[in-house]
Order: sequence, then structure tokens, then C-alpha cells
Amino acid sequence: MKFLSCVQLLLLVCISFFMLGQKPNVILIYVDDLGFGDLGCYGSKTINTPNIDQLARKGLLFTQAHTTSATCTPSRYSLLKGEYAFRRKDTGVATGDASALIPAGQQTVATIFSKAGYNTAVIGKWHLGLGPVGGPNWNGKIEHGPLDIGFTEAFILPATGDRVPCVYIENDHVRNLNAQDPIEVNYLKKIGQQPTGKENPELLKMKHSHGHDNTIVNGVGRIGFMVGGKQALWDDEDMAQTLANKAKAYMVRNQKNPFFLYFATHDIHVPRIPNSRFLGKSGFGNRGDALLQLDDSVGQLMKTMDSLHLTSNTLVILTSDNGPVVDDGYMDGSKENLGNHKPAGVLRGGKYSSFEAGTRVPFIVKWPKKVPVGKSNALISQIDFLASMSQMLGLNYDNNSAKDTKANLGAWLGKDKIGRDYVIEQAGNLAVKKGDWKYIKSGKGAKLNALVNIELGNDSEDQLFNLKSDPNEKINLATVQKEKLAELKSLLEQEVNK
Ligand code: NG6
Ligand code: CA
Repeated sequence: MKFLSCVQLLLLVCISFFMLGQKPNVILIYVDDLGFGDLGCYGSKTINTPNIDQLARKGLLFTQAHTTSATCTPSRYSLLKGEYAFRRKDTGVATGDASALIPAGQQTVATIFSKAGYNTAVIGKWHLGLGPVGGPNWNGKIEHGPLDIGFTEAFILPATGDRVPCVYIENDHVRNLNAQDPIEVNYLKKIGQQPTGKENPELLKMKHSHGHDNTIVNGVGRIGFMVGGKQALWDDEDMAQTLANKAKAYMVRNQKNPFFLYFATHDIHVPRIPNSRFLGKSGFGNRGDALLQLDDSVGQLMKTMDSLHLTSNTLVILTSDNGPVVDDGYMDGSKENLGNHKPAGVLRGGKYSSFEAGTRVPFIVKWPKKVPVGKSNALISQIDFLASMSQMLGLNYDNNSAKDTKANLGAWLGKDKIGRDYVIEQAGNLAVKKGDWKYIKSGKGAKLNALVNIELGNDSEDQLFNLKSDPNEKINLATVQKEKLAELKSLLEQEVNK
């Protein structure tokens, strides 16, 4: 009896190890502001991205993949939560002191991975708010952070590189904080004596073109005011390597168990302050240099994965949170040196826009032997990450809190060539794309954001485009194709009222 139970136990242990071994690792490389035309594998001939191109050569490159929104916070919210951000009023671009948009205990893709026995980490940009209503306590334990919604480990920038506080958070505390020098943050008014970009432009090593004239940190004007935390401040020049090092160490630590790594790069968002290894190397200004740096980070992660022999059992996804922007508020030489580089490729618009370049983004999936090599024109959306990962793991999820995500693993892994029936795109005004057609709801808002020089796609009239015959969204067929307009209009309405 005793002997049998020992054998049984051993068998059980073996089976569980076997099963654990079968569970693929998942690395999601979520790039900031990367455009449809930025990469060599998407047709760019200007800036070299050999490591990302290599991912595409060994994996599947999507031509019709969408993020849910043309800015960061709503895209990340939808990605992790499986619910469109437009369902809430408070999911615009979050300030650096915003409270958590996904409070403790809520289901996210990370809780799903955790349930499946994975170790889970977020390394990089968060920008989903932290702390209870009223905002986080920077000088103590930060509640309602990544650890409270499924991540085992976190090493994050609270918001963006251009927003205070300019400190990393490791798990639930500000890293390197000296208790004698507490952090205070304010987004409404200046606090303390720290110089600002507005009052002390002579102290700036990179000037702002618009906004970004509050507290100066590391010679760069930021959005928002902060005092204290001197010892904890990050170095922009080392950020990419710091994040890559964290990710590599994480893989080493977790090489024997399944892991989900959400690697959310700061590149190629502003402020673009690449390391001297990349500065001036692209010939296309700091944006191009940041792209080289991004590509290098991806290369480092992939090399580590290979050296740990994890490659065959790791699903790698690389995509972007929104479309591209060249001048997003700093004079970093990106505009002047853009030359013939086309961040949006053939698409119209860019970051912030309801036109295609706002949300149609690079999307590469690589998983040797499991995902075919080549191109897919399947229509996919990042909203489906949660349900598709649940499908892969054979787990159910609560669809009350994730009512928009749909299991589309077949399309994501290249078996289904069609994908979604339609996708919703959120910018100033909502849009829906179905088959060859795209409808942008009429609404308020300027047509052009002159500061960033991007057409936003807003119009007081409904817009309807045939993306097949008119991929640049130039010919509004709303008054001609009335039936199509009515169909897409009611489809969007249905989604909004779901
Ligand atoms: C804008 C910022 C821009 C960028 C963006 C968010 C100004 C003038 N512009 O408000 O620089 O930070 O917000 O970008 O402040 S995102 O990729 O995180 O959505
Ligand atoms: Ca972004």
C-alpha cells in the first residue's frame, strides 16, 4: 500500500513536470509608439532593425493587426483586461500620479497565467495608474500595483518616460528611495524649488517643442512636478539596458518553470535619450537611434532565450501600443532628420489618429514549429490577448470583466487566415473596420494636431472608406455607400452599447 502510493506519487510528480515542461513560455514585447512602417520587415529601407527582422523571418508577420487605441493607457488597459477602454471615462492618457485603473483583485491576463501555474513579470512601462483613489504612496508600499493583479514580479516606470516621478518601482516600492528624501508629486501646480523647463530653459540638455516644461530631471523637462527621491531617479541613457538586464535575469531565474514576461519597452517614446552606443548612429535623429536601441534590446532578449535553450518552447509576440509620432514634444532632431523614413508606412495618420496608422501596428508572432513562417493577412486585435491565452492554457476566464476579448488563438498562431470579423479602433472618435470597409464616427475634435503634425481623422461628418481601393482613406464614401454606412454604424453602436 505504502509502496504503491510512493509510485503513484512519483508518477504524479513526473506527469506534473512533464506538463509543466509542455507549457510554453510567453514573452510579449510591447513597444511604445512603433509605427507600421518603422521596421525593415515591414518594408522600411532606412533604419536597420536586424533583430526584429530576424523574429519576422522565423515567425509570422501580420499585416492587419490592431491595437485597440491610438494612445498608450487605453491600449494597455484593453490588452491586460480584455475590455475596451472606451467603456470607461477615465482611461485617457493617465498622469503619473493617477490611481490604479485596474484595482487589486481584478482579472487580467496575468491572473490567467498565474492560475495556470506560471511565474509572471512586467518589466518596463506601466502607465495604468497605481494606488487607491487619490493616488499611490510613493514613500511606502504601493498598493493596487501589478503584484495585486496577477504579476509575480514587477520592475516598472509608473507612467511614461516624460512624466514624473522619474523613478523605477520594483515590485511595490520605489527602487533606491532614501527615506530622508521623500517623493512628492503634483500634476496641478509647482511644488518645491526644483527648476522647471519653463523657468530654467538654460538647464535643459534637450529642449521641449511643446508641453514638457515642468520639473527638470536629468536635464530634461517633464510633465508634472516632483520633489525628492534624488537617489531614486533613473538615468534615461541607461533605461533600455536596465530593462533588458532585468528581463534577461528574469529568464535565467525562470528557465525551469513556465513564465509570462510582459516586456514593455520605453523605446521609442519620448524623451528619446538613447545610450551613447546608439546616439547619432541611425542618421535619422534620436527617434531612429531609439529604434536601433529597441532592436538591440530585442536582440539581447532573444539571445538569452536561445542560450537558455528556451526558444523552441517560447511564444514570442512583438507589437506596439499605438502608431508612430515624430515630434511628440521634444526637439530631438527626429523631425529634421526624418529624410525618407516613413514611420506609418503607407498608412494615413499616426499616434492619436482614427486613421489606420493610429492603431494598425507591427505584430510578429514566433514559436518554432507551432507557428508557420511567413505573412498573415488575418484581421486581429490585441483585445483578444486575454481570451486567446486562456484558450491556449485551457482555462476559463470571467467574461463579465472581460467582455470584449474573444478567443482567436487560431489566427494568432497562423492557422486561421481570416481572423476577426471586425475590429474597433479608439482615438478621438471611434471607428470600426470590417472587411474592406472602415467607418469613423462623426464627432468633435480638430482634424489636425498641428503640434505633432498628425491628421486625427476627426470630422463633423461620418466617414466611410474602402480600404482596398483607397488604403489612404482619402475618399469618403459615406453619402454614396449608404447601406454599408448603415451597417457599420449599427455595428459600432451595438458594440458601444454591449
Ligand atoms: C501627450 C504628451 C506626449 C506623450 C503622450 C502620451 C504633451 C504635450 N504631449 O500628452 O508627449 O507623452 O501624451 O503618450 O504633453 S503615450 O504613448 O503614453 O500614450
Ligand atoms: Ca505609446
